[in-house]
Amino acid sequence: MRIAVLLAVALMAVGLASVRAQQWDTISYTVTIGSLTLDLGQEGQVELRIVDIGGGAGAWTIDVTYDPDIVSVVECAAAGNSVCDADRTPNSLRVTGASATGLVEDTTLATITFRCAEAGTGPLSLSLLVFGVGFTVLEVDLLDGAITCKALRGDVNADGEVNSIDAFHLLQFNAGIIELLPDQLPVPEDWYKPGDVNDNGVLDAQDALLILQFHARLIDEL
Ligand SMILES: [Ca+2]
Ligand SMILES: [Ca+2]
Repeated sequence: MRIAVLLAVALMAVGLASVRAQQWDTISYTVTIGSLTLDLGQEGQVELRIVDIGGGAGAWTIDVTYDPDIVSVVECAAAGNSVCDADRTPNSLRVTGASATGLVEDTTLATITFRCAEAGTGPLSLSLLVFGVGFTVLEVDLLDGAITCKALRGDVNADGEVNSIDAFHLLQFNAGIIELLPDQLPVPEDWYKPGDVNDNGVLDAQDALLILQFHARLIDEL
């Protein structure tokens, strides 16, 4: 009888140990989001991933903050036991999810499609809003990303197209017909990088001519 009781106690202990093994004292993981370089008007995808998991990730809520002046969200496709609210605020989306057994392998939580709206670089900043379950200690690294939207060469008004309107702006500017004040967009400084298509450091009629030739497909590139 004593042996049986001891065996039963031993089996209970084993059983408790196996249960406790699913309730990690410390859970660690890294949340990452990709980076992109796109042309104005172009779309691209980044993945929100959870990687390097120690223990098991049971619940997560992650906000991705972006610069709406530079990019817009086209789609947020959730995966990995997650859902995505892409319209949460004008400058952030939320990916939230849970797993009964806990994620233990690198997992993509969402694939997010952005479109470049303005030239510049905007961060993709991550923040985590679920800090653990019960007494579990959570150790999380967040690796932010960024999206760089390149100004198209020749696109001085930054509308994503290179056409005669850009040449028109350059000609007016070069002739002194238009006066651009600092609070007007685009200011001349912003024009140099896309507008100086012959890379001679000045904006003039030569640049406008090249833009017109490009728009008319007389030349293949600027
Ligand atoms: Ca343009
Ligand atoms: Ca030039």
